[in-house]
Amino acid sequence: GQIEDELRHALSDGQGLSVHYQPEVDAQSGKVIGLEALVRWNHPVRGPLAPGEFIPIAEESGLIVPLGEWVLAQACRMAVRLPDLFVAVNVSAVQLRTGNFVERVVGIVTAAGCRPGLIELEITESVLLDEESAAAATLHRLRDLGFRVALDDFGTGYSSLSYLRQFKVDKIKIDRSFINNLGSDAEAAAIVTSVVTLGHAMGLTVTAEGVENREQMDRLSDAGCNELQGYFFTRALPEDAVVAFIAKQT
Ligand code: G
Ligand code: G
Ligand code: MN
Ligand code: NA
Repeated sequence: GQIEDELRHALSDGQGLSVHYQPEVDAQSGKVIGLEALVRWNHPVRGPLAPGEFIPIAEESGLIVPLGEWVLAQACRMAVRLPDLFVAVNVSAVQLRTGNFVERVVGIVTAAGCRPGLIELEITESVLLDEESAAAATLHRLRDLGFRVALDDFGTGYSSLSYLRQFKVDKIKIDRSFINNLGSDAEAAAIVTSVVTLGHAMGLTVTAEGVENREQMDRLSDAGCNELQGYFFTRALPEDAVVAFIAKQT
């Protein structure tokens, strides 16, 4: 398709692609402790495209592999620039399924002079649905090499709880649909509290996504959530803007 050709072209010269970074904040201190890398594509004709408009095409065409590697390389540069922060990247099922994923990731991180411990790999539960054991083995190898692994959009897939037993991860990121309804919906609050309790009992860091106001922030830190992320703090920002945002905070 046309978008696919244009994306291939963008990847070959880097034109129009960029990575924005959304801070993740420590719930107790309020300090930025990490960043999530989110790819952006300013299409030559259509203008800025949301990832939802091109990530699925990249996945179907296999272009998610070079795209994901490009994002990871950018994220590593950022991790070297801000060595006190971790940088999280989203990993799609297609990438995890490529035979040499671990070697490619290690190669990129090493070339950038970045410690694996600074990089967090975000996986959604749906990634783990198919080829469960192969995906698990890949993730476990990466964790053994020092990378952190986070389970993204937690609670939206099915059988979240059995995944937590099967896949050793460092962090769960509670999906923002649960955070949205925190103020109005007693059940959403009960779910958040239970996920925090469960996560902590398993020794995991618990992050809340989609924090949009102070009330949500207060409820989440009262519930014992470790890390918060969302528009209340800031949207994802271009590299220099996020560096300025962090500098301003401290
Ligand atoms: O920030 P936002 O609208 O940009 O992201 C929308 C979706 O796109 C999210 O589900 C996010 O995980 C996904 N996404 C953003 N950047 C990347 C990326 O580099 N790789 C993959 N696989 N998904 C990404
Ligand atoms: O699936 P993933 O968690 O990687 O998606 C990240 C997506 O969430 C991005 O599209 C990002 O722009 C979006 N996002 C980040 N913070 C907020 C928020 O506070 N509210 C909403 N509605 N979306 C958010
Ligand atoms: Mn994510
Ligand atoms: Na998410």
